[in-house]
Order: sequence, then structure tokens, then C-alpha cells
Amino acid sequence: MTYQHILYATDGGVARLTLNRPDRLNSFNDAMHAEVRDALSRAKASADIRVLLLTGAGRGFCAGQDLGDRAVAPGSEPVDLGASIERNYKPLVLSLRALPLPVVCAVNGVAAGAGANIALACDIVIAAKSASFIQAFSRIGLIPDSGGTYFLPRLVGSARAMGMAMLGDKLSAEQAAAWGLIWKCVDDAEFPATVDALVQHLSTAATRGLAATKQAIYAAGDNTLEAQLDLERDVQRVLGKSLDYREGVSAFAAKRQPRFTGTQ
Ligand code: T3D
Repeated sequence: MTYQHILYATDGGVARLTLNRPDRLNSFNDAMHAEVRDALSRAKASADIRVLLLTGAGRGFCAGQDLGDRAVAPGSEPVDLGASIERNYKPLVLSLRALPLPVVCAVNGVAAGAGANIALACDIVIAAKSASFIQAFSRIGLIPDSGGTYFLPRLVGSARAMGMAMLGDKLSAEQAAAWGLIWKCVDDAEFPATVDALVQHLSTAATRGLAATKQAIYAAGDNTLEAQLDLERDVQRVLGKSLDYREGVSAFAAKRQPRFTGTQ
């Protein structure tokens, strides 16, 4: 598939997926969804890729659904938004969560509507200081989708989730980091280098261990403590037989940096 609305590039173990409709603040249309799906499948299928970076071109990260594709003139047939979510947004969020690699979202500018919640579906969210998060849905009579009603209360508690969802105010990247909505906010001037260093680090880490870490942490949201302890036991049993575990312990004993392969 050739891409018109995204950029997809691989370099070493890093796959970089850039939403690329800057004049529409990288809002999603059906074609962009299809391209993102294709790129995520490619990243998943490539044994060489050990981290995925999701970011946006231009001054925004993503403004959610392209509202230009939504006919609302009196008398026009309403679009089935449920069908759109089933076809596009739900698979996207589930793919990001299930990808057996760390997924970093570099929020380079405003993240609004589904754009904000797609960012929150990623494993590590780092934002430039000038970026912001807007649960824009209430401004157009919708609820937070793309996992918003799931992620927000879990990340910031229901009081802040409710305020963000009902008011649709702009939350600065700094405030988002202070609230624990995202991992980190970085000065704009340092943002590209910080993101690069982060993905380079992750591209040489013990990938299978990181994939298991994300699945375990996500499972914790629904598990009892006992079920989670069982899950940790079972996962650790598998990872304890991996070459990366051997390498990590050997490197520790030899007081050198580990050389993880990420494969087994
Ligand atoms: O529909 C379904 O399938 C269901 C799923 C829905 C998921 C959703 O995401 S619903 C929520 C959709 N998104 C929004 O409601 C956000 C709309 N955008 C904004 O509120 C503002 O653009 C921002 C707060 C994000 C940024 O404001 P600002 O002042 O920095 O930029 P701007 O001037 O509003 O936008 C710049 C351009 O991008 C502008 O075009 P123009 O005038 O220069 O030709 C604007 O129209 C365009 N743009 C921004 N967001 C969208 C968009 N065009 C289409 N769709 C957008 N979502």
C-alpha cells in the first residue's frame, strides 16, 4: 500500500509513523485509518522492529475525526458514528494496546477528540510543552470515544476525568504530566532529541520483556491481586527462559551494558 496521509519509516529497530494531514491538524479520514492499520500490521510483522513511534506532522498531533466528512446539513442522512467506531477507532486502539512492542506517542501539538485518546492508548506518552489535550467531544454533543471513558478515570481519577470530558477545556501538556495523564512533558527545544533518545533506548531493550510488561500492566486494570500475582508468576516463568534474561544477568555480573536481541 502506498501512503498519502501518513509517513512510515523504519530505521534500525524503530518504526516511525507520522500522521500527515497537517492542514487538517492530522484529523482522521477513512483513508488515513486504512493506512495506519496497514503500517501497524507491517510493524507487527517485522521481526526487526522493536519500538513504534507515533507522532504528527506540523503544529498538531491529531484533531480526531475529520469533521469535514460528517454531513450535518438539515435533511442530510446522519452518518452512523457507531459504524465508524467499529470499523476504524476501536481496531486502532486495540491494535496499539496489543502490539507486542513498546509504543511511544510523541505529542508534538494539540491532541483533540479521538486524537487525544489515541495518544492515551499508547504505552509511553511524551508531549512537547506547547502541546495540549482536549476532550473536544462535549463541544459537539458526543462522549469521549476511542477509549476516553476507559483511560481517563483510570489515569487521572473520575473527578478530573469528568471535568475534562464535560467541559472540553484545553489541558496543557505540563498539567497533563502533573496529573499523571501522560508520562512526561518536555521543553519544545529538547523535544525531538528527547524523543529520539527514548526510542533509541527502547529499540535495544529486552523487547519480549517490555511486551509482556505492557500486557501485564493493562491486565491489572481488570484483575484481582491474586489473579495478577498468578499472571506475573506465569509470565516470569516464560521470560526466565529467554536469552535476554540470560544476557541481562550476565551483563550485570560482568559489569557491562547488556546486548539484548529482543527476539527470544
Ligand atoms: O465521527 C466519527 O467517526 C465518530 C468518532 C469521533 C471521534 C472524534 O474525534 S469527534 C471529535 C472531533 N474533533 C474535534 O471536535 C476537534 C475539532 N478541532 C478543534 O476544536 C480545533 O481545531 C483545535 C482545538 C483542535 C485546534 O484549534 P486551533 O485554533 O489551534 O486550530 P484551528 O484553526 O481550529 O484548525 C486549523 C485547521 O484545521 C482549520 O482549517 P482551516 O480553517 O485552516 O482551513 C480547521 O478547520 C482544521 N481542523 C481542525 N480540526 C479538524 C479540522 N478539520 C477537520 N476536522 C477536524 N477535526
